[in-house]
Order: sequence, then C-alpha cells, then structure tokens
Amino acid sequence: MSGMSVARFSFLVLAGVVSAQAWRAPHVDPPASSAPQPGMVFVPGGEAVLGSQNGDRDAPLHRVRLDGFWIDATEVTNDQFAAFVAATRYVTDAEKKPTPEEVPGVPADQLTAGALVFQTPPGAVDLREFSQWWSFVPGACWRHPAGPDSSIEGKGDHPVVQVSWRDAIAYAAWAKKRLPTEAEWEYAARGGLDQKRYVWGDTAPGGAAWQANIWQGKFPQQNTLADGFEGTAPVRQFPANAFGLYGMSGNVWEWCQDRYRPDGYGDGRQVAHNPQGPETSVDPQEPGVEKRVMRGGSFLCSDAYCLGYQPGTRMKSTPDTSLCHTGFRCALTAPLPMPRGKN
Ligand SMILES: [Ca+2]
Repeated sequence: MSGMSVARFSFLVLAGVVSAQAWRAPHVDPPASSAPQPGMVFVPGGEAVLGSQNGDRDAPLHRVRLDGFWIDATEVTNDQFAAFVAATRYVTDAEKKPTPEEVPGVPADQLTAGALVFQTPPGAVDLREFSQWWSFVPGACWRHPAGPDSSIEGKGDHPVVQVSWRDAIAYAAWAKKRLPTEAEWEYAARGGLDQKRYVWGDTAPGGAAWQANIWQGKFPQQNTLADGFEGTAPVRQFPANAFGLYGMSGNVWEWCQDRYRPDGYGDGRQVAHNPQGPETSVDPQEPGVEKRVMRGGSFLCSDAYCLGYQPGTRMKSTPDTSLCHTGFRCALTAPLPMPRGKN
C-alpha cells in the first residue's frame, strides 16, 4: 500500500524571488444578470502580477493578461457531483481497481480500489515524512471520503473530495464547462488584490474570526478546530473574496487544467495572454510522472507545513490521484463581444 500511496501523490515545493509590478485594475463590469449557468460569477479581464509572495521557486512573480471569464462561485458540492453520477453512472478513479500499469511494483493481489486519507498520527512526526499522516484506504471514495465507514450524509453542500483530475474533467464535460486554467484560478482567487499574501489582503489569518477553513494547532497531531471544522466545511461557510468567490483559500484543494512543471510560467519576458500552461509536465521530485496543478490549499493547511492556502502557491499531483482534501470548481470562457454594427 505504501508504494501505491507514495506513487500517487506529491507536495508543495518552496523558494526563489522575482521583482513585482503594479496591478492594472479590471475595467469590465460583471454582467451578473447573464450568467451562463447558475452559481457562476463573471471575472472581469485585466492584467495582473501572479505568483507567490514567498519567493517559491516554482511560482515566480509573472505578469499575465486574461480575457474576462466565468467561474463557479464555489467548489463543486457533493450534491452537484451526485447529480452527475446519477445522470451518467460515472465511476470515479477511486472506485476502480487500478491496473498493474498504473501502479507498477504493487503485487496483483494488493491492487484494490481506494484513495488517500489523512489520519492523525499517534505521536510526534518528521514533517518530511508525509506517509506518517497519509494512508491509502481501500474503499475510500467520494461517497465515503475517509473509508467505507465514513459518509457524506448531511454534507450535500460540502465540496466533493476523493475526485481525481480525470474525474473533474468528466464532470466538467457533462456540465458543459471546463476546468479553470491555473492563471484564471489565481487571478480569480486574488479578487483584484494585487500581490497580497492572502485572498483577503495582508493580515495574517485568525483574530476574531477565521477567514478560511485551514488548520489550527500543531500539524498533524493536534487540530484545535478554532475555525469550527476538522475536515471540509460547507462551500459558503467562510467569507467570499472581492469577486464573490468562496473557498479560494482552504477548505479543499482544487484541480486546474494546467500541466505542472516548476518552470511552467515561462521566462517572464513577455506578458502571457490567457496562458494555458506548459505542453509537457515535469516534476523533478518524480521524473517521468505527469502531474496536474492544484490550487488553494485545504483544511489541512497550517503555516508550519503548508502555505497552499495563499493564492500564489502551487501543488501538483498525478491526474489519477484522489485525496480526501481535494476537489475542484469549473469555469467557462466568456463569448467575445459582438463587433460594433453587427447586432
Ligand atoms: Ca478551495
């Protein structure tokens, strides 16, 4: 099992610094009355500096220009995913027994359906050894996120988890949407606040009220639940950002369209217009294994271990990996305005 769990996921890398430039404010009013589907928010186009405020080597500051687009106001919920499964009889990756090719080295009699689950370790751990708090649990899937005895009953408005990138793509196609690009996701998460450390500004989380569902206490042994949640929270539980988007910091990680590579933002000499990510994936930590980008952090993020809840930081995983703290939301390209005199 440990071979499977190590092969099927990976974690944040941090370091590096680049100079910054000023934000150019979005200039288009959101046409809220014309949302193409319920629950979507228009993000006005504009130009911005994206990237990590911590100097992460794989997330250098870089300038992008985006056309306006639509994005779901929340993560896809269990109820929404259940409607997809009911309509299509879709079977997620976590519900399928992996093939020997998908998990080389695992004996055939140990190939079983399941997914990766956070489990509180009994004592002190080395924070470099994530296998001490992550386990491959047979039977874990979106209906049973922590294993066969767990359930999503009463959690219809929580984000769906234990869905792989491939599952997210399948849902998006059914919903006639797509996954956001990584640039769209970060631009949307920042809500027009240029180069801030958090989606709400520069004030450290905490204080009178928590701004996001993240970890409080000594990770991973002690969760004080100061924000009220041990695991997922309802998708609209914490305040929206300036674009009206919920959960862009914490609750669950969100799959993006883009392939991962640490130099995926290019050389930064030109402003990238609607960047779609690199054409090939490279992860120096697992050479030869394709990874897709995940964003936004989760209920497991604490500053001692994971800054993923900050809008500029990245994570990546293989497209068939399912995790108890990872879901997604969808986006849509906005149609171009009609040329003058043509309507
Ligand atoms: Ca989130």
